[in-house]
Amino acid sequence: MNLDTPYQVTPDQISRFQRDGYIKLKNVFDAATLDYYGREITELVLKLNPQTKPMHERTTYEKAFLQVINLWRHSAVVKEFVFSRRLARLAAELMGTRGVRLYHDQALYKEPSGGLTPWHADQQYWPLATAKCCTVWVPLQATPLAMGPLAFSVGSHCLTTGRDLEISDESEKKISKLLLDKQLPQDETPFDLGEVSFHYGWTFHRAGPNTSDRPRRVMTVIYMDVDMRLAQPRNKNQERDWHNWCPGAVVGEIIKTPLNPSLYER
Ligand SMILES: O=C(O)CCC(=O)C(=O)O
Repeated sequence: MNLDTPYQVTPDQISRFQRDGYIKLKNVFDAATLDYYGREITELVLKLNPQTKPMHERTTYEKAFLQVINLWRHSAVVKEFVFSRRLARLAAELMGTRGVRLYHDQALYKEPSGGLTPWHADQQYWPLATAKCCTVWVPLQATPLAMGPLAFSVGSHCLTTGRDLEISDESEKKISKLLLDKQLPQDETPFDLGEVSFHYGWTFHRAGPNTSDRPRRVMTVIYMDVDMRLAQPRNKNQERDWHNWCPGAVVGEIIKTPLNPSLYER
């Protein structure tokens, strides 16, 4: 298992991440590591998943994936994965921060017959004062197009329209039109086993439906600048996130609650 040694990124990869708003990196984990942690993550998703409705009764958001947050608090094994210094260091190097803290982790399992993940930007949900936050998306199996790999609108973190839309049929419709109008390229490509992506909180992204007969198992970790301050919430999602994922943090101050430990500092 190799969760903590550095993964070397080049200056060119760092500039591409900052220019394009995302990057895909191959061979970040080997098959044995993904298998070991993937088993524990899957067990927890099955145990903690709150979704009980059949697919046809769910909203578009609910059809997209089973979502379980902060698994690290339920398992010492998953905590090792979420606290991976290899991933946290990558997040800090790509964003150019002196370190990163945990915002929260989440498993996103797209079931067979699960629907598309509508276009959206994550920071709509996060009460964070700057754009120095990102997600690492770690598929626990090779992810061909048929399973709904994460897809990105290249350079879309620089757009300021569409940011107020939460994940919904409306965000899918309005943001796809916006991206078409802006003629930004899109990157929708399979993920090899061991490949991961990082994307900024303001990068527009989506995923296709899972038309395969296997679940698309994905673990994610959301990082923020180690010096990130809490912003005054701008909508009800941010208000809810504040109380759920940074309880006790104070508007205008650095978010350093017990749920937001520093995971890497240079
Ligand atoms: O896994 C998906 O389908 C969507 C993931 C996503 O939106 C994210 O990790 O920010």
